[in-house]
Amino acid sequence: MRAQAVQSTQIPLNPKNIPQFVDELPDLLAGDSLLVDSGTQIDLTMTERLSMVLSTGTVPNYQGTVTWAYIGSGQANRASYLGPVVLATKNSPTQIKFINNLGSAASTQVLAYKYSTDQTLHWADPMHDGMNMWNHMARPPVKGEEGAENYLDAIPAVPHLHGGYIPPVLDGGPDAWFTSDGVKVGSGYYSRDGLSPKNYCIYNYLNDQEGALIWFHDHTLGATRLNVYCGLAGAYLILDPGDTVLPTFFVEGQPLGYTITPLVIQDRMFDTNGQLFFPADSAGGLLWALNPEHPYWVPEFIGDTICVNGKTWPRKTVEQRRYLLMFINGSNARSYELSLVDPVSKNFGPPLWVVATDGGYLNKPVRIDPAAAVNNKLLMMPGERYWVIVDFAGYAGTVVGPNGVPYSGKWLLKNTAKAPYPGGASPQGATTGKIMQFVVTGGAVVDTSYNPDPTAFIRPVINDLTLAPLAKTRQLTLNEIMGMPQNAIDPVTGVLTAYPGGPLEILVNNTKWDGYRITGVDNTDPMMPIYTKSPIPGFIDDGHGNYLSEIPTEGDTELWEIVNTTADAHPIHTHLAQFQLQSRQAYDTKKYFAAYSTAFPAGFDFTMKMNVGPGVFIPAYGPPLAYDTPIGGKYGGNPDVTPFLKGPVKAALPQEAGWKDTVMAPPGMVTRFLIRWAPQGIDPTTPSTNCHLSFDPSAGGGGYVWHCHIVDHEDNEMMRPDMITPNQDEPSRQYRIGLDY
Ligand SMILES: [Cu+2]
Repeated sequence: MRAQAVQSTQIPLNPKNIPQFVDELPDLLAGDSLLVDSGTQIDLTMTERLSMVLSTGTVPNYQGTVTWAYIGSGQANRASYLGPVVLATKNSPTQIKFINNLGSAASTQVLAYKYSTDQTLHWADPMHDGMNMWNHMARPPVKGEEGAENYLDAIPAVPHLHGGYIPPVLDGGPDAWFTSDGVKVGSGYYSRDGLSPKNYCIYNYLNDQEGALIWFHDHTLGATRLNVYCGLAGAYLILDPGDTVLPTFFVEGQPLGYTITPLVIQDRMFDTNGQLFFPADSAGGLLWALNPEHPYWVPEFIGDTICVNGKTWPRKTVEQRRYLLMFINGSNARSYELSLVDPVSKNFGPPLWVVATDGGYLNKPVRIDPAAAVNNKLLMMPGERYWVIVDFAGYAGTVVGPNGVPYSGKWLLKNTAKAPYPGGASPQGATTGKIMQFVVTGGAVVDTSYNPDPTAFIRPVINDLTLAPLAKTRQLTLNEIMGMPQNAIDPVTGVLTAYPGGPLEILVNNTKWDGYRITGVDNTDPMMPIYTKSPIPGFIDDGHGNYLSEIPTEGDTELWEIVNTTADAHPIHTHLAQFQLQSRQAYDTKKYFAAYSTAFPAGFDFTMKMNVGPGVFIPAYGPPLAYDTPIGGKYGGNPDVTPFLKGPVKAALPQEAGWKDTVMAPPGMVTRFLIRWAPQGIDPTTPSTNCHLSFDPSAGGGGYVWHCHIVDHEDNEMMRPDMITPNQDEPSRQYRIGLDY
């Protein structure tokens, strides 16, 4: 097994050395970035390539940043690592062949990957067929051992279409990866042309869902944070022929991107040579790792530099007209609170009119006015999308603003979100407090685009899932597992190091990805103590080595109550189905956690390596009680949070009141959403047994996942596989595995 024990020698670049608003925003809908589905297969090759990410003038003799990208035919010289944007049509399948040409970790020049893979995480582990020995080791690795070193073989990757209603074999889940040499694949690997290992997969997406901007990005088990960070993300726009808003933004004789602008916001770090930098172990002379157990993993990647569409702090020149901005938060962990301001004249900018979110249009436009007292900024956690109409008419320079001072005509898209959200550090005013700039030019123009009217429906009214028969309520916790401060030998450097302690892993429902709990330590070989583990009783074997607790039935509507016991907000994301946020409500965290802890029987605490309890919280034990015995009418195995609720039931923000697949679960709150495992378009009063997907949601024997979309969290256990029990035979489906996809 080849691995490397070399620490990255990269020196972080001071973000203040990056000029701002000097380069124009890359247009992701430009001819070399847009791929319109014409009915023939689209080939996208994952490629290592130079991308001009940094602003002109940042580093001398800059030839580009080595990144990864999904590159389509004719896109070799594409400006951005991000992309392409695939333009699909509702109900017309789009077949994509994703080819992994990323090469080997030994030879990659993407240093952020090369020096940051962490083999102590539960990850793809291609060269050991997923054995993950270093994830089972009951001690930190020491220098010279494989667990202390970076992976050095063929790079695994897998594309996931985030927000898509897709069969499980096309979901591109964490176990569906395939390596660049075509030799190794994960247990969930699928390609339309056969299951034998290859360096590509062919996915035929069905597109039978509402028109929406969904997106595709890498989802490799335990390496998603790196693959996405290094560039593997693109957008996927499903056009509904009945759409009455978007087509009004086509300007006669102009390209699609003239007034329609995807905006993918990502924070990054760079080194002094302009290459991507990822904080791992003590790279750059700073200690990033909080614990020696996972030397290359940080709980949240919080970058010091903002990129939009793959360019640092760009500007976009706009006319005095309306623009349809399609926001994607493509960051690892950073949230954004967005508003437009003029830092020169100190005036607020135009309002943000939200017309659509993750899974389709809102019923009516929602005005987010920076001058309003409430809901005056657009909050986006990682994975969330919003379509925003901004009208720049009347916002040119020299126009006198409400405060009597003339506008500069240069509007800053400002960020005020703390990181981690909501209780972390404020953004730096000079750097991470700024996203990009809009420069208004020219005089008045004739604008025939849709003009937001908050009183008028912009779509057939959204099917209200509160009208659907409720099949099941689940109450599920979010848990952070903490490591203690300690002095220990740094596995990478071999130097005695004072570790501050901090999250060892983050969990949903106190359950690791595989549904096992740790029962003790096998010290047969005292040098190699191995955790012993057993499946959590009552969980169901999925046939891929995992034990499941969420096995909903197709057509059913379920209420999920997410009880966040951690200090930070987490964007909770479900695969397969869009959901509807119902409410959020605070609870007494101290009292609930006491009751929750009391419910645990005696067991093994792997963080202390000793038996504890009963009556104390056991990390990664699973829920304290039996998952499938309802408590207060709720499944999940947790004491009912109802007696501990306090404060008002807070409705979803108006811009969240649509189809969502990713939603913020704030700390100290219960977040409730209704999810129906059925197409969006079926009348909500339809009996669940008559609600069918167009495909068998169990076809091929696999399932889906639900997880936190802070990708650093999902890479370290904050994700669970799930499976959907079909309610109809496969032969009666519109789309059938092996025939249609
Ligand atoms: Cu999280």
